[in-house]
Amino acid sequence: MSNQKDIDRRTFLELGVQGTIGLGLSAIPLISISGCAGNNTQTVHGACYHDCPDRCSWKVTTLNNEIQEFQASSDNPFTAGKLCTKMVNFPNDVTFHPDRVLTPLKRVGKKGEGKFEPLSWETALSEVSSKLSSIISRKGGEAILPYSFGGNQGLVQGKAFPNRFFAHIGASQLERTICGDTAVAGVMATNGQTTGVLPEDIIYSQYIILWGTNPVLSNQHLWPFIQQAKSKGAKIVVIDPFQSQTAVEADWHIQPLPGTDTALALGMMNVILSENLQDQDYIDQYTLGIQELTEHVQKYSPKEVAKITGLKEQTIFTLAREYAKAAPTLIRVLIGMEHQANGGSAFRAIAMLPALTGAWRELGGGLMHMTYELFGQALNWDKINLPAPIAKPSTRSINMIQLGQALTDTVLEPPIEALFVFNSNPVVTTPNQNLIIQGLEREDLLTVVLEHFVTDTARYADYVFPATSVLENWDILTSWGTPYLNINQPAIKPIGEAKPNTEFFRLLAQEMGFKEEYLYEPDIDIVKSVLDSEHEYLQGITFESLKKTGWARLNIPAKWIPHAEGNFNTPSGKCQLYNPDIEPALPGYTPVKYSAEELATYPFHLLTIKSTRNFLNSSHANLDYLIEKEGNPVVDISEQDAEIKGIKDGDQVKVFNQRGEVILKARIRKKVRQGVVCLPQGFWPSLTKGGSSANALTDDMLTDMGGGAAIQEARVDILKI
Ligand SMILES: Nc1nc2c(c(=O)[nH]1)N[C@H]1C(S)=C(S)[C@@H](COP(=O)(O)OP(=O)(O)OC[C@H]3O[C@@H](n4cnc5c(=O)[nH]c(N)nc54)[C@H](O)[C@@H]3O)O[C@H]1N2
Ligand SMILES: Nc1nc2c(c(=O)[nH]1)N[C@H]1C(S)=C(S)[C@@H](COP(=O)(O)OP(=O)(O)OC[C@H]3O[C@@H](n4cnc5c(=O)[nH]c(N)nc54)[C@H](O)[C@@H]3O)O[C@H]1N2
Ligand code: SF4
Ligand SMILES: [Mo]
Repeated sequence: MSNQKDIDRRTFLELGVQGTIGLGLSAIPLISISGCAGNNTQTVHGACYHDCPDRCSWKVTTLNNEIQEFQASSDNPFTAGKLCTKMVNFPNDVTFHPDRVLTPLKRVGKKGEGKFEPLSWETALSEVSSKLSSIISRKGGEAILPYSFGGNQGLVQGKAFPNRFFAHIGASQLERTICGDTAVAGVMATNGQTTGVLPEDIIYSQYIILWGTNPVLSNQHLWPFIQQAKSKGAKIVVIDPFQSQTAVEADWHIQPLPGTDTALALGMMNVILSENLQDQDYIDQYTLGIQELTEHVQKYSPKEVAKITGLKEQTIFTLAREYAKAAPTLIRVLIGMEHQANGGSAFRAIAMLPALTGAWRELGGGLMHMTYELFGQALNWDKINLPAPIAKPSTRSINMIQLGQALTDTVLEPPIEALFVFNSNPVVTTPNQNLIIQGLEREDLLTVVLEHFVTDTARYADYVFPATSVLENWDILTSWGTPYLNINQPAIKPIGEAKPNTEFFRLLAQEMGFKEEYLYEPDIDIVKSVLDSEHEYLQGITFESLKKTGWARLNIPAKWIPHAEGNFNTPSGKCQLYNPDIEPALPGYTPVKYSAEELATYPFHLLTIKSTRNFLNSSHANLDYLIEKEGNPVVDISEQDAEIKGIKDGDQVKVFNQRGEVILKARIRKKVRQGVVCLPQGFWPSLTKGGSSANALTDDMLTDMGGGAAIQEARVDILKI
């Protein structure tokens, strides 16, 4: 996928609670920091660990290991003094929450029942270690599967250690592709890099297309910059089959059928090229394959594209003309659309548009995607990826999206006998929920989960280990949505018996008798060694300076116009309208084929969207007050479809297919397309009526590029119950 050196997006990416402190912030009288420089008062800097493009910075003031203040940094221009509703009460919501796991736990009930009893770290580690040793000697390391994702995006807690430990034991490798990889593969195929326009430069744009992204909710700190552009006259266009919170705010909401964006982008190119609206000089100098592309887009006339996308022909004409004539124009893409089967091609095609119109020439013009590559260049990745050489390339790898298949596969050799889950909650977040549960129910599977809470995945664990929260451990955090680097200093000592993920793996390595030094490196040393780089972007940024300021903007030029004169990171150095190294060399729209019978059985295209303001994926979706704020999950359906199905607004319905069913209330909405139904992603099945949530219905099919998840390509029926 990426030609970066070994960097994926992430590198950059009823239980016995013993010793629960249950101490809430509200229980602590807040004191003012100034004038209270008692010996034990200290303020440290930290940053949000969530899988969120904003990567907010904060300050924590403590007195005698108790938190006095938890505040967003007002000096970080992107955070701008505000944390979102998900994080603003973090100390109470997670660190001091009474349900938090604070000791190791061992299962005493049936798998899934959620019954555990506390046990000591010594006993728990010794039991897990001897089971692992037995699996390794009988079946080899590949019978062990780590399962982790962006639950903690810190380089130390999320990446460095677990990777070392699992590489050391020769565990199966996990393809961590559920978010970003398809989008990145598509953009890379065209531009050779994903870093385009930087977020704060959106203010210079005059025409902004938010294509399959929902910043009002998912990228909240970008939204004020978009509003600033709007106040300076920019037109805001949203392209999204769903009426997202952002679509409501837009000047123009274009609603194509799900998964048809490749056709829409090619249709725009058809109009631009046939009406001579392109920047021919830019094309001649900095692109490859205009002739092939011009021929290719003949198939995508507005008339044809209107049929595919369900849009009016005039919409395609107007969008293409407005886009080509305005300046500077910016297309903001993030992740949304990648979860369609055709997602990679969509990103590939969309990434071509700014080259056709020469939008790249101006500040605020071009494509805005991710920023993680800047950190890929700046930091010392050899230290994080250590010891890369011991992970044998021949070691089996399993795609995380097909976890259910992997756990239930009866011919897989060796079968997966142990699963380690950390920084992820696959029962809620991974497609084909019921197959995953079936796998987790296997009596012969050892499941170990490191967590803050007994999540719906942890309920199936044999052992749960208490992980520290971000306020209790060291880390260093890059960003995929900003150019700001953050340090995270522990503000308080670990609560109860919680330990950082890293410490768990150090202790397990010790228990298993491993001697290699790289398995024991202290967290703070990892933070320092990542910063040990001569790269110009890191000049003046040191461990000491970061400790003082908390965050730093990488030393990238203030006026960042990466492709004003080409400079694409492709083999040709040009924007690849035609890419001879990829099959097919030109992106095309290929619908998923269903038989007439399948379409009749499951007539609706299901979207399961991260539309919850108060949850971050499945995180925080166990907090009563946030569940209440969010309201009960509903399925959105169009007036016409509701009438056909005899469904009235507020009726209880079941949404179902061959994989599962979800019970919720129907909400009839004008702005839902006929043939499409939408329900929110994030709710936990155990806290949902009927015991199932969105991913009970989704398919574990892979996308066209990057091994991603075609989560949004699911078909269902809906019935009033
Ligand atoms: N509040 C909140 N914020 C979050 C998250 C959260 O769970 N809650 N999750 C975080 C994470 S992990 C990520 S990756 C980012 C994602 O942030 P975004 O990239 O904004 O992605 P999504 O929310 O997945 O999807 C954005 C929009 O894409 C639309 N979409 C779906 N299919 C299609 C299609 O075929 N075509 C088009 N044009 N649009 C389509 C959806 O309807 C949705 O409104 O947000 C992060 N921020
Ligand atoms: N249907 C559907 N499914 C989706 C999506 C969708 O749009 N629709 N979006 C997908 C996307 S974009 C993403 S990114 C994935 C996200 O999927 P996940 O990465 O599984 O996201 P979370 O649900 O937030 O789970 C993170 C877990 O990590 C835990 N955690 C946090 N910090 C730590 C730590 O320091 N140590 C340990 N051990 N645990 C910690 C949290 O408590 C939480 O339970 O979901 C995907 N799934
Ligand atoms: S979840 Fe995102 S918006 Fe909220 S505090 Fe964290 S980084 Fe900021
Ligand atoms: Mo994501």
